[in-house]
Amino acid sequence: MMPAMSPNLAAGLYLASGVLFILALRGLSSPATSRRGNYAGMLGMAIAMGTTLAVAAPQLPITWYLLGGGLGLGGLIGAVTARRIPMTAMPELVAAVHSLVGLAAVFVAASALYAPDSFGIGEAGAIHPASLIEMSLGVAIGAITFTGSVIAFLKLDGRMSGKPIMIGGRHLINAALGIALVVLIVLLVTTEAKLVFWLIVAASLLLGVLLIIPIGGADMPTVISLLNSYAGLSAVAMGFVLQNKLLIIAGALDGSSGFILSVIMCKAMNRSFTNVLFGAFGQVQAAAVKGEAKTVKSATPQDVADLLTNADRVVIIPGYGMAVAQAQHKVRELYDQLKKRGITVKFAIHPVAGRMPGHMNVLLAEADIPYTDLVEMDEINHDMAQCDVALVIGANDVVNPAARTEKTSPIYGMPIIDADRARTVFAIKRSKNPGFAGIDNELYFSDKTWMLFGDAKNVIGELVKQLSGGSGMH
Ligand code: TAP
Repeated sequence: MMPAMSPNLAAGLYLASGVLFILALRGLSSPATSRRGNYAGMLGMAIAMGTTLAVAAPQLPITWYLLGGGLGLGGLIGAVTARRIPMTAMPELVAAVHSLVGLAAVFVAASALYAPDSFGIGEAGAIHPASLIEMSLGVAIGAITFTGSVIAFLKLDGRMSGKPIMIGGRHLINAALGIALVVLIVLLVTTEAKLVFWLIVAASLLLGVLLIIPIGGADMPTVISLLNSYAGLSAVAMGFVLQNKLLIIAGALDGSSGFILSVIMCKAMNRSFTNVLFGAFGQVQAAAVKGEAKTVKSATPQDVADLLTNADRVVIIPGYGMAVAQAQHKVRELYDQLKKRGITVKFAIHPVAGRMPGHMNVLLAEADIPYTDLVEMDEINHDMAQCDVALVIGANDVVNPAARTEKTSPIYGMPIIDADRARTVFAIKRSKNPGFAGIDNELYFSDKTWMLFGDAKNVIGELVKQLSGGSGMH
């Protein structure tokens, strides 16, 4: 059996972990420092886990082999999953991980209820009321997070329809469940009855499902960020039950950053929180898809390559399609070819391009495109009128002028990158299909736009071939 770690040393190490977590969040706020931020987070987590195990070791009736085995197996599953998961499926992975945080909160709360003396929160039948309140809040939020995240995962993964599922009277049912939860929590605190605890779990699990199924797949990334915040709150509650200050700090950081991120995403889509949570955005899309068949002009990579070489200023606007095609490395080659010719090339970054915050930044950084050429939406929009060519790569909603002009459009009011203000627009996509919001894009039918139909990676590969003289034309 291991000797116990001194409480002062443990407190110091927890403090160090807390500081490292804060540094991690700070580092993640810029692409230039995000790698360092990640390392700080990993180190903080390693110290936190090591300290927790060392503090608990003397009381644990399990051997280090068992703990090591659990950590090793969990770590292996985590590492393999993280390596395998494509960047486009990152929101699904985050949803899956949050569901586990919620489930862990339920298990910890159940353990604390059944063996309170092991947690130092009183005796069976005489648990401190404050601990019972913390426990019931933690279990309720945890169970809501669990089923909510599972539904979000299934919707994003396509195993469940992304369309909003509307149950009649759902607001009433949710309100009734909410009231029932408050009553049950009061009952648990006053009676400590185990049945009441499991009723709280059941009601919360059901509420998690009912809250998320009416939300359309389009809003899932925002919802996942909100669930991230819930997972943080359940960790805070569990931190109070376990009297673990670091869990409180980490949960609070998680809870607040998830919430701030959801607010930023809502702003970037010009949606309110209530609209995301109760607006059933996906429903509007179906009606909006139908439109008369309009014609577009298409161009060949050869035409476009010629026009690109005559440009002085090119703005590349990447979107979800670049991520799907994994075209970032080809985009880098195109960037190199254009730069070689003295052309000014900038990347216009829309805050919700792709399917997760920072999606485009991550992909372009992966291809070693200098951060200095990545320009945020507000800044680049000032220069769009002076831009010779806007090259749209698999972006759709984020360049849809309907957001500025059409009051009835579901994306009306969403800030966009003003590609339509450039002198010429080339847009790479596979078909005339709409983007995420399911609506037509006037940009593609404009006189100044030429479409390059095809997979982004192939089309840009062709463009690079033309520009590097590899086509045999020269
Ligand atoms: P989208 O509007 O989804 O459009 C992407 C376009 O890429 C599609 O029109 C698709 O057209 C094309 N595409 C797909 N695969 C391709 C491939 N292999 N090669 C070439 N093109 C391909 O993307 P966006 O402009 O980036 O906008 C993002 C949307 O997601 C917004 O509506 C935003 O509100 C929403 N959203 C984003 C987030 C975050 S945090 N990023 C969160 C929630 C919601 P084809 O099928 O014709 O190829």
